[in-house]
Amino acid sequence: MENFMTERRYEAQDIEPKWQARWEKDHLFKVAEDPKKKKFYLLEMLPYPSGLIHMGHVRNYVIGDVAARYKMAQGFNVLHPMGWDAFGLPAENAAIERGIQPAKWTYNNIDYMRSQLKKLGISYDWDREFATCDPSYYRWEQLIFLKMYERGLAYKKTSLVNWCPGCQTVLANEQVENGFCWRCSSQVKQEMMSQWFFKITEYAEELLNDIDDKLEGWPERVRIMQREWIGKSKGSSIKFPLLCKEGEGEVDTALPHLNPPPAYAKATAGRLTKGRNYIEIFTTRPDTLFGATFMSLACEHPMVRELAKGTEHEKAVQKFIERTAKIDRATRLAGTYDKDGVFVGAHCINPVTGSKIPVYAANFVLMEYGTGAVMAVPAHDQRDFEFAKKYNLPIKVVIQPKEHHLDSKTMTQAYEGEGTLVNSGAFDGLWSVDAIEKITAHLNKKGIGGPTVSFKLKDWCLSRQRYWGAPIPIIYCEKCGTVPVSEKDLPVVLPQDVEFTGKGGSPLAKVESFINVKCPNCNGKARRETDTMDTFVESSWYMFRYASPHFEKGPVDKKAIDYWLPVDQYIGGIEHAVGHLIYCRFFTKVMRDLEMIALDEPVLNLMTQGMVIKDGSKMSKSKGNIVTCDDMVKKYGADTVRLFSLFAAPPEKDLDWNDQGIEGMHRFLLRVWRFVMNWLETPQSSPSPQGGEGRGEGEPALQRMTHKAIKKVTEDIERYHFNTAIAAIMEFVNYLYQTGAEAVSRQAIETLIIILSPFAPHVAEELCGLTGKTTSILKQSWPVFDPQLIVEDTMQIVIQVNGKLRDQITIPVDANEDEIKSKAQGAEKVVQHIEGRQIKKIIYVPKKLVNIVV
Ligand code: ANZ
Ligand code: ZN
Repeated sequence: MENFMTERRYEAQDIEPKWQARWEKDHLFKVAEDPKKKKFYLLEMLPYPSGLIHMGHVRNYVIGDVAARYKMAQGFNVLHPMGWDAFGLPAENAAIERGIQPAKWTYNNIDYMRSQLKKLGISYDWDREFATCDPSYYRWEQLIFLKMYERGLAYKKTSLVNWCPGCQTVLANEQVENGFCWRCSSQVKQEMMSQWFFKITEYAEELLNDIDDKLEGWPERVRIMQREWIGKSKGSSIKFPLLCKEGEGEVDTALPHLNPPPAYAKATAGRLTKGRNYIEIFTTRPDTLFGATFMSLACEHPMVRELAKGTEHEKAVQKFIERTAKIDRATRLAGTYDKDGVFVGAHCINPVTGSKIPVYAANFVLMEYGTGAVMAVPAHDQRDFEFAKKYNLPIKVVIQPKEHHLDSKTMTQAYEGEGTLVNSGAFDGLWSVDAIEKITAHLNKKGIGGPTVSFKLKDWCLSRQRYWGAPIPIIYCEKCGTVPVSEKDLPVVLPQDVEFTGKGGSPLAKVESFINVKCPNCNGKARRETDTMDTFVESSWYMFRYASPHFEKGPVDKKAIDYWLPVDQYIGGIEHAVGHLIYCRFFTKVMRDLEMIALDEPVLNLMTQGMVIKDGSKMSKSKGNIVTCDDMVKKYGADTVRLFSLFAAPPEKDLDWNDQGIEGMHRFLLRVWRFVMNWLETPQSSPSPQGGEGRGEGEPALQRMTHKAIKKVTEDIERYHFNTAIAAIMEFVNYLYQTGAEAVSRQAIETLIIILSPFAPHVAEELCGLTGKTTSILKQSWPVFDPQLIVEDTMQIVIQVNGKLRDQITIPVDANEDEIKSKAQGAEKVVQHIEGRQIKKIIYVPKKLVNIVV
C-alpha cells in the first residue's frame, strides 16, 4: 500500500453515506425465501412515527442490527424488516392543533424517520416496508375482523368500559396503568357504553398453557406478568337463594334442594321470589361456606338497584353507587383503602346452614371478576373481617388452625390459612383442603353449585371514538340491524379532508358521505359504524404481513409464512409485556383457527431492552431531555453512536446517557483506524505473490489472543451481551498496540475488522476495502475459533514451607492469587509438612513462589 494512506483520517461523514448507498444499490439486505438456506427472522417492535428518532429508538434498532448482521455472517437468510405503526392519536391531535391532515402529518414523519434510520446503517430490507395506516394494509385487518365477527370472536356489547376524558375515547384494560391513561395520564373513568370487543377470553386457557410450553425463549419476568394478567383461579360457584319481600312471591322450585326447604324454614320470614331468585358467587374457598354471614355485591351488580328499589334503602344505595363508581379499577383491585358499603334492603339464604344473611354492596368487589358477587366469610377473609367489624355483622369461625384456638369474640384479624372444619355440620373434622372438594361435590349433587374457573383476563375492547384508525367494517340498517360489510367492498377507506375541531365526539361521525350507506342486505337506508379500531389491532399481526408484504390475495401468503415464521428474535420494550405481547399471541391463534397461518405462537425468543435515560429520567419531550439521533450522528457518525448505545449498558438494563461516554467511543474508533493505517504501511500487509497471507498467522501469542477475541465476541453476541463483546474488542486492540503493527499478522487484522463489523459496520466496511478485499464485509463469514489455540500458557511456581523448598506446581499464567495459594496448599509434598499445623501466613511472590508459614 502506498504511504499516503497513513495520512488518511477517519472521516465518518464521508465513509458512512458512501457505504449506505452501496448496500442499498447492491440490495444486500433484500431477502427472499430460499429453502436451501436456514432462515432467521429478526424483528424490532415497529415504531410509532412521532417524527423523531431519539436514542431510545436507536438503541432498540441497533441491538437488532448487531444480531442481524451477525446472523448474516453466519450464513443465515436473515429477514429484518421495518415499518410504521401509523394510526393513533398524536396525528389527530396535530390536526386539531395545527390544522394539518393526519395522513399528511404521518407520512411526512415517516419520510423523515426513514431517512434517519438509513443514516444509522441498519440492515433493513426496505422493500418490505409498510405503514399500517395504508388501506392496502388495513383492508386485510378489516377482513380478519369480518371473519372474527362471523365466528362470534368480534361482538358488540354494552358494558362498563374505561373512558379517558383526555383522549375522549374508550381504552382497553391493558391501556390503563394504575388507573391512568397510558397515553395522556388522565384519570380513567368507568362508563356504561356499547362497544366492540374481541373475545380474547375464549383463548384464555390456551394463552396460559402455552406460556409454560412454548415461550421458553421469553424472559421469565414477562411470562410471570402474562400469567398474572390472565389470572386463572380455580374455585366454585355457589347459588344463594334470595328472600322475597314480605308477602310477595313464592318458593321457586328450579332449585331442587329448596323444595322442600327444611333447613332454613325457621329463618325465612318471607318466601323465595320467583324468576331470578338467587345470587351466584365465585369463591376459591368453598370450605368456608358455613361461615358466610353476609353477601357482598359490586356496586355495578344489576341486583343492587333491583333489590333496593322501592325500599327505604334506595336513596342510600344510590349515593353509594355514585361515590364508588368514581374509584378506578386499579384502586379497587388493590383493596387497601377503607372498606365502604351499604345494605341493599334484602336478604338471602346460606344454602347449607339455612340462615338468613343480609346483602350488601361493597366497594372492594369488582363487577368484572368472577360473578361480581362474594360470599363474605369474615372469620377467614381479611376484607370481609374489616367490613364486618365496621358494620357490626356476625363473625363465625369455621376453620380451626393447628397452632392456636380461634375465638370469634376475641380475634383481631381474619385467619386465612388451612385448618380443621368446625361448625360445618357433616363436614366437621375435615381438613380444609379436602373440604374444598367435598363441599363442592355436595353442592354439585344438589344442583346449587359446582367447580368453575375464573379469569382476570377480560375481552379486548377495540372500539375507539377517534378518526385516525382503521374503520370497523360494520353497517347498521334500520331494518336488518347490524350487518357486516361484504368482503368484496373492502377496504372501508377512511375519508380524507375531514374537519378537526377537537370537540363533540368523533370527527368521522360528522362525515355524511362516509356514514350514509345502503344496507348490503336489503339495500335500504343504513349507517356506517363510526368507531375505529384500537391501534393495537394493527400491531397484532404485522409480523405476519412482513413475510409477504405485497401479497394481494389475502392478509398473508401461507408459503411465505411457513418459511419465515415464527419470529426467531423479537426485541422491544418491557412496557408491552401484557398489552401488545398478549394481543399478538391471541391473533396468532385466531389466524391459525381461520386457517390463514399454521402457527401457535408468533415469537420464539423475546428480548426486552431497557430504557435510555438522561439526568435520571426517561427521555421525553415533557422533560426536555431528549437526545436526538440526528444531532449525534452529525457530530460523531453513526458507528460511534451505535457503539455507545451498545457499550454503555447490557441491553436489558437502562442506559444512562452521558456525553463523555460517547466521546470515549469515538476515540476507540480512531484508535482502531490509526492502527490499521499503520499496519497497512508494514510489509506484511501486502499479499504475497503466491496469494498467501502476508506473515501468515503470526506468533503463537498473537494467534492465541486473536482466537480468544473471536471466542469471547461470538459467545457474548450469542447471549446479547454486547457491552462485554465490545470490551473484548477493545482489549484485543490494546494487545495489538502492545505487539506493534510490525508484528501483527493479516489474519489478526482481518479478524479485528470482521468482529467489529456488526457494531460499527461502516468503518469495518471501509477498512475491509483498504486491506485489499474486493467483496463487501457482508459477504464474509464469521470467523470460527480453534479451541486448541486458546489453551493458556502455564508457569512454574515454587512452594516453600517455612522458607524450605518442598514442591512445585504448574498453573495457567492468568491464574489469580487466591487460586495459586489454594493450589499451593494442596500440593502433595506440601500437605505432609503442614498437616495438623496452623497456617500463620501465606506469602506470594508473583510468578515465582509461594511461602507458607506454619
Ligand atoms: C369466599 C372466601 C372466603 C374467599 C375466604 C376468600 C377467603 P382469587 O384468588 O383472586 O381468584 N372474590 C370473588 N369475586 C370477587 C370480585 N368480583 N371482587 C372481589 N373479590 C372477589 O380470589 C378469589 C376470592 O376473591 C374469592 O374467594 C372471593 O372471596 C373473592 F375465607 O370467597 B372468597
Ligand atoms: Zn337492511
